Amino acid sequence: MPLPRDCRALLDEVSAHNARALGRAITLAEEGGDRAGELLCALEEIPLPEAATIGLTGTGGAGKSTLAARLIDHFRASSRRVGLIAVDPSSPLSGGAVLGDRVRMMRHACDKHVAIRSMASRGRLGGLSAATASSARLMKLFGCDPVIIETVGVGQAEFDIVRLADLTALVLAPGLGDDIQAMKAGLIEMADLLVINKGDLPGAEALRRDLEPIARDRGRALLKVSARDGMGIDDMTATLDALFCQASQSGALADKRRRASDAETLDWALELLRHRLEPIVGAQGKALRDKDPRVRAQMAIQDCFLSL
Ligand SMILES: Nc1nc2c(ncn2[C@@H]2O[C@H](COP(=O)(O)OP(=O)(O)OP(=O)(O)O)[C@@H](O)[C@H]2O)c(=O)[nH]1
Ligand SMILES: [Mg+2]
Repeated sequence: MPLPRDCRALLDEVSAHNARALGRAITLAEEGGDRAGELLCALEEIPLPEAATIGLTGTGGAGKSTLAARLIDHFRASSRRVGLIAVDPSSPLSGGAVLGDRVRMMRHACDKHVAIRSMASRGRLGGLSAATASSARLMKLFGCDPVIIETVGVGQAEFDIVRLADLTALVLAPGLGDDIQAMKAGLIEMADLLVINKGDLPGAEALRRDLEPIARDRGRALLKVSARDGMGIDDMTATLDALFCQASQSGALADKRRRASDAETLDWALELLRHRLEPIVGAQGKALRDKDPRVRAQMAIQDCFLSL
């Protein structure tokens, strides 16, 4: 594995569009710990090209991956490099393997200008969205614009990941009952754009009518598309462009990026603390082991700060 000096060489290869180097760099960042620290410090020295991140979230099976593939087609048609990070909410045991298999089957998997990566959202505790954010930055260095982040909107971890994105589209589809679920989960609040996918299915228009007043009340754009047929995709990319421009000009984008950076900082802080705390907790003697774990945790944190 690369030493600090080699981190810079690895990153130089990434910025020279070497896909294997990108893969290695992302793996390093995902592993966390000191090596990730060295790599990300080296990355800090390199000015990143300006690029957008687009989040796609929504219930399982709504068609997010199919839609992502359509968006990739759109951006590839104007020769843009595109990144796709698919975050799998599956358990660490499967390690995102199921989704990884599906990702490898995507028709863009052999396009060297498309960087595709899948990661489990619940690998270890902490640092999960941090790894996603770092991977997105590495993809930007590789020249990807945009970087698309797909995640199933099922829990807090998935919300956090999608909050890293500049713009988030909530993908809904008829027949999944997710219009109501989405409202309950507050997903609509966090989305910039509501996309009803599977517009080719009979229930799509009814879903659009149901959602229209809700979208209007909250000032959200609402679109009907069919990722299968390609219907409405141009409209979606034009809307994303317009929303991005608006957010840049109003300062909302800068605010959002600041908040995302704060959240990522906190994630890394927890990740770094975890690395330091593990040996301290492991070394606590018998007297401490009989205590309540919360008390043990407080003592471990005290010891950790004393040793800094
Ligand atoms: N009729 C129709 N089917 C679609 C459309 N888009 C996707 N599908 C189908 O819906 C199913 C799920 O599509 P995916 O793209 O895998 O959905 P997803 O949201 O990524 O699913 P997860 O990653 O499991 O959450 C597949 O069988 C797709 O072929 C569409 O526009 N119309
Ligand atoms: Mg998917």
